[in-house]
Amino acid sequence: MSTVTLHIEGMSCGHCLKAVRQALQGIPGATVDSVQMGRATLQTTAEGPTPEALAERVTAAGYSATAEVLDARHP
Ligand SMILES: [Cu+2]
Repeated sequence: MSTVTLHIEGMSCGHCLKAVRQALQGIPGATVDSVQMGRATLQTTAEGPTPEALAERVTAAGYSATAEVLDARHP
């Protein structure tokens, strides 16, 4: 498991929180820990999406996101 933090720009209200959460939910191998203003944290498995792919999901939802892997464990 890795903890991926997304730094997100462009969020301003509760709707943004909901939109970002929806963009990150239902991705195989990724579990949403939290979505806050300007930041989302997820747990990913080895088979799960790359941090970049997660950032792209948020970008596709209309925000600007960069990914940071906090606790990567590579086999
Ligand atoms: Cu908003």
